[in-house]
Amino acid sequence: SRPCPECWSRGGARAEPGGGGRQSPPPGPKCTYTFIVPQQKFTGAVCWSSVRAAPEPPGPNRSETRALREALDWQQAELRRLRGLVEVDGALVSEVKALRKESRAMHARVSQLYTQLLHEILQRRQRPGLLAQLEGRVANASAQATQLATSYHRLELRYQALAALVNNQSALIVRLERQCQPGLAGPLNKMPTPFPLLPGASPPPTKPPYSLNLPLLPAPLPSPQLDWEFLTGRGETSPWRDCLEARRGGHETSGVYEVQPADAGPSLQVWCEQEYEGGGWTVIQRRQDGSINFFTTWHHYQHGFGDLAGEHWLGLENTRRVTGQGPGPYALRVLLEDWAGHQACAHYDRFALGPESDAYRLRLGRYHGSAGDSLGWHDAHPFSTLDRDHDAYAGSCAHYQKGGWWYNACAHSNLNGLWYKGGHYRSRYQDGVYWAEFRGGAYSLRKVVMMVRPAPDA
Ligand SMILES: [Ca+2]
Repeated sequence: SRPCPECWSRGGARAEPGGGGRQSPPPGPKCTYTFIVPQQKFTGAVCWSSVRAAPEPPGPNRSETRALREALDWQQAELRRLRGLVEVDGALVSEVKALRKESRAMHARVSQLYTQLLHEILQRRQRPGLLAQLEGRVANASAQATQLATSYHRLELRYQALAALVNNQSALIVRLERQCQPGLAGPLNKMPTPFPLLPGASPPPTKPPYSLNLPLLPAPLPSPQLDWEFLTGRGETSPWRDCLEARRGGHETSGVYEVQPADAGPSLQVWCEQEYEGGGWTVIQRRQDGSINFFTTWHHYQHGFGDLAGEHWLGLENTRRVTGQGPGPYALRVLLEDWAGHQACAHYDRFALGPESDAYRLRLGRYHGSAGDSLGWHDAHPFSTLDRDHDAYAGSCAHYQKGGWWYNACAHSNLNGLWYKGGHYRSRYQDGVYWAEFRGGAYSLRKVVMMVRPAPDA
């Protein structure tokens, strides 16, 4: 017998290295029986052993495998789901982060805008204050400019007055020098002629010929202009009722005279023009150098103001007394001269004033002359001043025309207006010294005289 190759392989025997299996069988179980089988069916030996081989461990069955596979699938699905969730969470987190970042940026922007707004509000609150400050400054500057203009005007007037005073004094010196020369003594060398206030009465105390009792407003500025040929007189005093009576009494020099109108009132001093057209004229108004302010009140227009030898207004009451004393009417002569030396005159054959209660209403006769009739429109109108409005205009003519006059609504003549240098003047209103029919309302005349004399048939 020989060893069975099946047993060896089935029994776990191993072949030795380098040795043939059949030649050197390893020790192991020995066959008990030997069977001879026909050749045709088996080519090798058949070996049978009573020792059973250890059973193979049982493998997993199908159901378990399925269950396991299902569990695995479920776990994988769960894993995927979790991964998805994690991914979603990650996106959310980054989104939240982005939102937070955006929120911070928004917050910063809002803070910035808030600060800006606050700044603007503060600026706006300050702006009205600045505007008011500027307005205040402008108003102050305007007021200062007005003040300066007023001061300048005053200074100019003062300068003119002083210049006139210097001229006056020069003339006075010349006259005094003449008086000192023997043989040239004129009427001024004599003492003023004593005169009775009433016929037959004793002579009053003598007065210097140029002493004036008129209320002078503003400050008296004596400025006689001796260059106007018909106003070159010297002072006299007289007991006459007016200048014409003095002239007829032989007093042929122009100057200040004391006259006594035929009423019971006191005597008054007037400037008598004794050389122009036969003399005998009582001057009631004169403008020639702007030295006197004619934009004044009723009181001054009523009682007179200025300098008899220069610019003055005799006064409504005095004029009324002179022209109303009878026996006949008085005539008015207005002399005008422009800045080129052209002269013109206006004559009214009757001139009278109403009583104070009627605001010295104007009564004029017929006009003739070379200047044109610029007073006829004012006939029958009461007198108005800056503080007494009796004119026919809704507003105050005296206020606009800067004088006192028998304003209608308002004026064709304004001889008591502002005295402008040079003729044509620029002003908001027609407030110069003008006679519209002579040089128009926008031309301020250089010289003006208003004077009265008994009408020829008196
Ligand atoms: Ca009025």
